Parts: sequence; structure tokens; C-alpha cells
Amino acid sequence: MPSTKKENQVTNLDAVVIGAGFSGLYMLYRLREAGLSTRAYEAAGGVGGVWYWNRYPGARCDSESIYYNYTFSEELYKEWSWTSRYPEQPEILRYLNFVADKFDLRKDIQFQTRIQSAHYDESSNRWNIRTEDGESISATYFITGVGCISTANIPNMKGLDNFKGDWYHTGHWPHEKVDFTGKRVGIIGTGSSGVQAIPVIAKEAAHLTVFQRTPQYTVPARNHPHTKEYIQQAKENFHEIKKTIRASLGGLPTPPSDRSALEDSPEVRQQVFEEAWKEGGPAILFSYADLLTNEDANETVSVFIRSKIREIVEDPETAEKLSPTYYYGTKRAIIDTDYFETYNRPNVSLVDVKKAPIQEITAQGIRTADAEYELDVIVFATGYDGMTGSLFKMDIRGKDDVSLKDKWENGSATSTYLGIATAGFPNMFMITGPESPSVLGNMPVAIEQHVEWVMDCIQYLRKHDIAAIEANADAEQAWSKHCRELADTTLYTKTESWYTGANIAGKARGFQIYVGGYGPYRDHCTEIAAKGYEGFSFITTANTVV
Ligand code: N01
Repeated sequence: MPSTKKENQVTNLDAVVIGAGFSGLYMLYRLREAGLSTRAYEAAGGVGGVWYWNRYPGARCDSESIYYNYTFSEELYKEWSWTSRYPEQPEILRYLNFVADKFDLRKDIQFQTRIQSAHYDESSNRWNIRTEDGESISATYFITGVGCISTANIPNMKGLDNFKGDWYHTGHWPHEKVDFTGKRVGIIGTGSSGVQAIPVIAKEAAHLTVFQRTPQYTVPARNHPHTKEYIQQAKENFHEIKKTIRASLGGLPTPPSDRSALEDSPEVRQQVFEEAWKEGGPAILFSYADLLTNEDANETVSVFIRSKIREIVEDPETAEKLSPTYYYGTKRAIIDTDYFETYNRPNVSLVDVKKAPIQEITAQGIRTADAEYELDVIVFATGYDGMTGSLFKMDIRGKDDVSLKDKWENGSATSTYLGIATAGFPNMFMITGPESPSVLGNMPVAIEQHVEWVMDCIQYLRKHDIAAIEANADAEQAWSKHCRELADTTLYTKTESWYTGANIAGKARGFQIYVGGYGPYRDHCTEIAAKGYEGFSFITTANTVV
């Protein structure tokens, strides 16, 4: 077959960045500022990453706005004003578009382009990258900014093709408004996405049926508009905010308590939890130091939230079905607006699909083990193939033609050095990759740290005439072991969640997140760099390893 013009062309670049969300935009900016020829490739039609795709009703941020943004530029921080404590998706997407415009990033982003493969060529120390439409790119550095939770999980349910109505996944929501007026809507999933979407859809739909597999702890967000004075004050405190969130454990300025929940009497504890409930947001999670490490401490907060569910939900049977039993906070701690209140509406019903599992999607709706539900619309709020899903979607091959998927044994042997690099894949950097702290906090803070570390590393390589850097296998094994050991001191590993891969049928289990906190992790990465990139090997331009 004659090859197309595109197939014959090779674009030569210093660096390729995958994605144009928070990670990709900043990485592109830094590389370009440093004078490297760079292009970002993005499957979507615009910037934003998850905020481009997650347009579902109720989608909003769960970190406070004044901290959920870049802090690399004081000017940028001062030019943008958030309207509320937890802004909605359209406002966050506007912010990222504002960033792209301010720094003129769009001219170096190729939209609607999905990267199909990236293969490392040992003879040239370069990455050969191909897009799905056949374009070839050669680059020294291959940097992924693909997000930790961006590959949608649409469960393989029998009969979905037969469904006569419309169906959507929250992570791939249409750009046009989906009108639920007068419709019988079914939603599957009660994670962060479901908990945000359910109250909003319920207000519009004729009837909303929630298909719940695992009930969720969620606490009120207490969202509210910001006053001009509050925003002004944040801008004046820019340097303090930046310093504090960068040194913090989870990218937020309020330090968690240093007290054990078991140190206080039940009366005092009740008061602490009541105040945190009133304050909303992450206050409950931060109210005691050991909620995520001590089973008895965790039970105190779990009991408190269950009591709130019983207070809010009028029907005792529904309240019971909505009451979780896993350790609070070991699935992503959710904050909501009127979630439990929504179950008091006459047009909302709750179906326990753990008790009576979904058997198939029929032409008319959903059939569970004990009933059939007629629906006009099905919403899948069923989450993502987290941490490795988006990396495995590309055919990434390192030295000796070994694929990342094979090296990590499909996810069961995922191992990285610092969550940034992996042995056998020189000059490949993962922004918020597996075994970094990433999703256990306020993501933009984690992203900025990685981008800045990677940029410093690339500058070092260029300055010292080093062709490639590669993580050493022994340093990687030690880091993975350290991550697992730390995780095992917490309750995270005792709960089935997308953190552990348990949400995807057949996916290997493992907890691939560093739980030691953003600040300590940052210090460790800085120290590794200061020691001349300890744990890495360098390949010189003469192709010798040092
Ligand atoms: O996904 P999830 P999400 N049959 O995996 C259920 C971030 N985020 O999109 O718990 C029936 O948490 C599943 O049940 P179970 C945030 O980090 C942030 O809600 O596995 N049910 C669960 O209830 C978050 O943690 C924001 O038993 C099935 C739900 O679907 C992450 O994204 C907003 C099923 C999936 O919950 C993912 O959240 C939104 C099946 N076959 C998301 N398969 C912010 O606020 C799955 N489920 C910033």
C-alpha cells in the first residue's frame, strides 16, 4: 500500500509530552522556557485533561479553589479569581484555558491526536513515537502527563448494545447539555462522581434509580461563594500559601491533628466531629492523626458518619442501605452537596446491587437478580482504570523491546523509582506516576513538584552532556518495597478500592501510591537530585553507562 505523506515524515523534537491537563501544560511551559523543542500531544479537542472530559452534572473540585491551582507563577495566581470554595468543572476548565492562553501554549499542542506507541531506540538514545494516525516523532525525552484516573471503566455488562435509551460515562460526558427532564434515569456507581451527580440529576429527572454496590462515607462540602476580600487576601498571601502547601502532607495548608482519636473522651470526640462536620470539606479527615492507621480510631469516625446518615435519611431502611462498613477514608474521602438528603426525595430510589447484582442491560433498562428497572437513560459513574490504565493504553517499549505492560506484568508487578522513572526505560518520565503520592492529596501541588524535578533533571543531563538517564533496578526495588511497607502501616490496603485496582474485574491488586506525604516526598526527591541523581545511571553521548 502506498504510504501517506504523514507516514513518511518524522518530526524531530527534544521532548514529547503526552497530555494537556494540569501536568502536560506545565511541563510544556517549562520545557519551552528552557529552550527545548517540545510538543504536547492530546487526544481531546482542547486543554484540560480530566476537566475537559468530566462534564457531568455536579462535577466540581474537592480541594479548595485557592489551593487547587498552579503556584509557579505569582502573576498567574494574582490574575485569576475563583468564585467559590469548590468551583464547578466549567470554571476549572476556564482556568486551564486561561493558563494556556496566558503562556501561549496552544501553538505547541497537537490536539485530537492520540499516541499509539513509544519505543526506545538504544542505538540513538531516542524515543520513536507514533500517533494513531501514523505520524512519527523522534524525541530525546518522553514525558507522560496522562493523569492517574483518566481511562474510563465501563463494566462489561451483558446486553449494553441492546439498550434502546441513551447511556453515558461520567468521564466522557458530551459537550451538549444532557436533558434529563421527564426521564427515568438509572445511575450505576456511588464514588466521587456518582455522589456529585446524583443530587443534580435527581432535581431534573422524573425518577432516578441509584444502583449502589458499595455505600460511601461522604461529608458535607459546605461550598459557598468567595468574597472579593477573601480572594484579595489569598493573593496577598501568595508566598505563604505556596510555601505551606508545598511542604504539607497533602497539598493543603491545614495540618492534620497530631492527636489520636482514642486520646479524647467520647464526649470530646463527638464535639470535635460535630465541629468538623459543620466546617465541611476535609475537616473530619484531618480531625485526628490516626484515623487512617488505627482500626479503633477509624471506627469512631465511621460510627459518627453513620449516625449522621441515619439523622438525615428519613426512611430507616434506605439509611441502613446507605451506611458503609469499610474503614472511613480508605476509599477516596468524598465531600458532597446534599447527597444523603437526595434520598428523601420521592423521585429517588436506591437499589442494592451487592445483594441483587446487575445481571444484564436489557432493551428497556437494567435487570438485577430480583427485578427489572425500566429506564430512558443510564449513567455509568463506574470510575477508572486508575494509576496504570492510561499508561498501558499506549504501546510503550524500553530497552530490549520490553513493553511497560510486560515489565509490570499487567499491573501485578508495577514498580518505579520515585514514581517518576522505571528501570529499562531511559529518558522516560512519568508525571504523578505509580508509587508517587499523586492522588492522595491536592493534585496540582504534586504535579508542580514532579514537573520541576523532571525539568531540573533534564537541565542537569544537558549541562553534563549526558545522553540518557535510567533508574537502577536495585533502587527501584528498594523504592517499591518502601512504598508497600509504608502502605501496610495504614488501613488503605485493607479496603477494596480503585486505589488497589479492585474496581476493575481481573485487574491485579496492589497499592501503588506513596503514602508518606507530599512534603517528605519532595524532600526525598530533592535529596536524590542533590546527590547527583542517586539510584540512577547515566548513559554518556559515547553510549557508555556510568
Ligand atoms: O469512581 P470510583 P469515581 N457494578 O471508582 C461502582 C476522582 N474524582 O469516578 O465501590 C456496580 O470511586 C463502584 O462500586 P465499588 C477521585 O479521586 C474526583 O466516582 O467498586 N457498581 C463505585 O461505587 C475519585 O476517587 C472528583 O463496589 C460498580 C463506583 O462505581 C476518582 O476520581 C470527582 C461497578 C465507582 O467509584 C474516581 O471516582 C470525581 C459494577 N460493575 C472523581 N463497577 C473531585 O471531586 C464500579 N462500580 C475532584
